Amino acid sequence: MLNAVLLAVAAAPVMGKNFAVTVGANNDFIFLPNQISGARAGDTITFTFVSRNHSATTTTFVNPCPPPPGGVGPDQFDTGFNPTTATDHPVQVITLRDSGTHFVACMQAAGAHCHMGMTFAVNPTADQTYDEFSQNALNDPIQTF
Ligand SMILES: *[C@@H]1O[C@H](CO)[C@@H](O)[C@H](O)[C@H]1NC(C)=O
Ligand SMILES: [Cu+2]
Repeated sequence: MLNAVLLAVAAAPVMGKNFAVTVGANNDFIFLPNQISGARAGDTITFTFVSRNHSATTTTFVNPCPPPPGGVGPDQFDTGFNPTTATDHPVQVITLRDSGTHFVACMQAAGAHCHMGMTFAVNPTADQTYDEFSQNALNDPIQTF
């Protein structure tokens, strides 16, 4: 009986964890939550876009605004733009290909949303915290790519 249970567990497909992130809650220029930790390769992030027309795009820690189309690596990702209506809230699921740190921002309006603090971090570290990344975005209105 115990062996049968162990076999069933071993045969189950490896399922990643999902992290749900709301983009543009309350019509604000925010990701909610603005950071996640413990995300690993194979995990997913489900971005639900609920206002305006935003993206979730990987960028750099130092000069975040705006992220380039396609994002920057390693293992970059980019949801593309997601226009919404009152009733249409697009959902984009990203599967992480590594267990590393990613800094993410919205690329809309040539970095204006990013500059207003529309930023998100995957696995920020003690050296590269979300708060410091956020401050870099607030300080960085200029296209630097
Ligand atoms: C969403 O934003 C992109 C980039 O600014 C723009 O090209 C696109 O037309 C917008 N979509 C809508 C429906 O406004
Ligand atoms: Cu935006």
